[in-house]
Amino acid sequence: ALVRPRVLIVGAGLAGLGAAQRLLRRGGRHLGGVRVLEATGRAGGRIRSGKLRGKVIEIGAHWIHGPSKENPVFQLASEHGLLDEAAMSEENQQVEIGGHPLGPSACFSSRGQLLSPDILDSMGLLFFALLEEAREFVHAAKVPVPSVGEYLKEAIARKVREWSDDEETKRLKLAVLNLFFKLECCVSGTHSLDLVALGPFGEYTMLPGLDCTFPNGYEGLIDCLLASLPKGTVQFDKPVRTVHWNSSCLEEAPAGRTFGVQVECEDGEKFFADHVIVTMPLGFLKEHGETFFNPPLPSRKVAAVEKLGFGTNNKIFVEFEQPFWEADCQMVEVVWDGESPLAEPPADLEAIWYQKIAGFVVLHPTERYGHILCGFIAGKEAEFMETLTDAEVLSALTEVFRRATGNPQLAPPRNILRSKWYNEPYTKGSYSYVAVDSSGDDIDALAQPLPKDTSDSKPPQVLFAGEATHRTFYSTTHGALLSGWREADRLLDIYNMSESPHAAL
Ligand code: 6YU
Repeated sequence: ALVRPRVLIVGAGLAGLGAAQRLLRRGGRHLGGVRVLEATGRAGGRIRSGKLRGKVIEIGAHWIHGPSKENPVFQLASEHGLLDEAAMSEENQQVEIGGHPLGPSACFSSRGQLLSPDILDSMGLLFFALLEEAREFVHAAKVPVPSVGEYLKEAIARKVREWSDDEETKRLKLAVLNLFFKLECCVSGTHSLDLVALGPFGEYTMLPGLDCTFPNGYEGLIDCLLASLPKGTVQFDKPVRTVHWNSSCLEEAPAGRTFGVQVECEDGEKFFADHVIVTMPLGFLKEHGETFFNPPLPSRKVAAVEKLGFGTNNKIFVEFEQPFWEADCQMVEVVWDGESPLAEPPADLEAIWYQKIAGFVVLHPTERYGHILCGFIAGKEAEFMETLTDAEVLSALTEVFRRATGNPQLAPPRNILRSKWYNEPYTKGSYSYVAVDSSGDDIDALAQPLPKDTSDSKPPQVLFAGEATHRTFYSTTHGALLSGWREADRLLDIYNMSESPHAAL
């Protein structure tokens, strides 16, 4: 008799929910059940909206990167009416800014002066031109240096020799360039650009469209997905401990047949399935990958898990009673006197962790948010920040803002809210990057289903989705969603199931 395949999904982030919805819509009644097991008490994973004094803020994903036709997160958000008009406009969808919007910003020096926009603009142009160059090694047979950081630093060292400025100006220019290095660490979710591989850097693909936000929170997207699933599809507070695969487990009831996969939860409960789609973040796999699978992952996959990068990017929201920036200001930045990308990084990062903050995005519009800044900080300093109390972070930031504005009386922020992604036990960081000594082939190896050898027409039992498994859109929400759809389609194709190919998803 024809058996209806049963599918389990581990993780209710965008990848897991996307896979579940696709399977249920297109496989429907031909499937013997789709169930999502989520470790925490909520869905969304790294899409997480919170509230600061009643205002919706994003603790995880912030923007839709490249909101245009090809971006499925943009499509879904548009269909559900989650975006404002400006974001949906044709004009907005056509903007190509290469991922780096630069609005008017207030850039202070740590000596308490507002820097001229000229020096920021010229150093910004230089930095982003070099970064573009760094993307061009994708098809090169050889790379001059292993990392993006080393490439940029060598190019900058050559430039500096051509500069005819006085020493003071050179020093300032380098300090400004260092700010762009910190910003790029946040974008790549890494401690240092020296850890980001140069060769594959250009494989990450940017879609057109001016990055936009969700006026009522990114999590609205998750709510829509959840609402479309039959009640009870997602089981919360069900951390999975082990995935047993390549086995033959007999479930006495209700199916009374054998299954190739058995998923064991922390609480001891066991679930049987024909297929499991795992979507745990790479940070979780790095920590638990060795014991999570039984039999263990093949060596090629273990190598991919080890080699690919997964770093921390955290946010610090601070709310002020009164702004110290202009109404149209998009970013508040502090350039630290004496810093340089060409100098050794500070040895005592714990003492000056706050200097790693790349900048503060001003939340707009003011009528909605009041006066909230969102600071971004990446790497070991971001991880150290998690060990501090709110009061300690607030006092460090107050000191920073007082120095920058040269106003020792500046009132401290009246509220603070931070992300702590490194200490989230089911995430262990923010998102993936292609680290030195790894490449897009490692991403593909990570995405490869198991067992690999399907020559004996054994269908795959363990399928891998999640942000880190998308070769060109890793580190994004659209990468996560597409990876979930990819694995759902893999199963639907195997069984030749496509009930309603023209359904919305
Ligand atoms: C984007 C953005 N953005 C900021 C910050 C973060 C991320 N991203 P999930 O983790 O969501 O789901 C897994 C689930 O599994 C989860 O619920 C777990 O609880 C569960 N789980 C784990 N273990 C389990 C177990 N054992 N049992 C059961 N369940 C278990 N993306 O598009 N725009 O602005 C940002 C940002 C602070 C932390 C982001 C952004 C990344 C996305 O949030 C992320 O990719 C997806 O949400 C992941 O979904 P998922 O389903 O895969 O996992 C050249 C080059 C450079 C490359 N980078 C350039 C792009 C820059 C990326 N931008 C990021 C910027 C910000 C600010």
